[in-house]
Amino acid sequence: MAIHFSLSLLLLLVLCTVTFQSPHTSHTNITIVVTNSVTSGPSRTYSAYAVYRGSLFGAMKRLQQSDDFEFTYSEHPDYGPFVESVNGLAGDFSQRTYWQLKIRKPDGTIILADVGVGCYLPTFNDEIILNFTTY
Ligand code: B12
Ligand SMILES: *[C@@H]1O[C@H](CO)[C@@H](O)[C@H](O)[C@H]1NC(C)=O
Ligand SMILES: *[C@@H]1O[C@H](CO)[C@@H](O)[C@H](O)[C@H]1NC(C)=O
Repeated sequence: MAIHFSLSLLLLLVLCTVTFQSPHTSHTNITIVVTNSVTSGPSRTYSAYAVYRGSLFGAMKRLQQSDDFEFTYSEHPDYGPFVESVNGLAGDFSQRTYWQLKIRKPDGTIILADVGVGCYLPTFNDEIILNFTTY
């Protein structure tokens, strides 16, 4: 009886782990590419990850801790973080430069993000393009 009970418990535990836990503990791997279309300086590519349904902002914060990637942002009350600078290079409204956010999906299509880094939730193998450009 006791053995039967613990076996059932073990089975339940395994099932719970497989069905509920694994999607939440897996990482959404992405790459982050930093490019400059104004001075056409060299590009940098980083490997990073978002957590399950986590934001790009979180992935960038984590990358900043672990790699030589660096960014600053200002907070907009409604739209969240606005990326001001990446790797020491800052956008400047007087020169009409900014860091543009694009996403290359695994099938190769490139999307201009319609939300900022705080709202964008990466999906697996997204290539995040931070493109220094003019408007
Ligand atoms: C002009 C504008 C810009 C300009 C702002 C500079 C300037 N000199 O004005 C530029 C070209 C830099 C810009 C960039 C982006 N923008 Co814009 N922008 C606008 C727009 C058309 C008007 C904003 C405005 O002047 N409002 C009037 C003033 C009085 O209000 P304000 O609150 O002070 O305005 C400031 C903020 O809107 C801020 N801002 C502008 N865009 C964004 C985006 C984010 C994520 C944040 C946090 C702040 C922010 O800049 C304004 C001036 O300081 C709005 C759409 C709209 N009609 O509101 C989109 C809008 C705000 N932008 C948007 C987006 C998505 C972006 C980008 C992420 C686009 C991209 N893929 O790169 C980038 C930001 C990337 C980054 N570095 O973080 C979205 C935000 C939606 C959301 N929930 O996140 C909007 C609503 C347009 C849309 N797609 O629907 N943008
Ligand atoms: C995600 O990246 C990590 C570290 O680079 C790697 O060990 C893991 O296998 C990757 N996951 C998938 C599903 O590709
Ligand atoms: C960066 O932005 C400029 C202007 O929008 C564009 O011509 C260029 O192709 C962009 N670069 C990338 C890598 O998307």
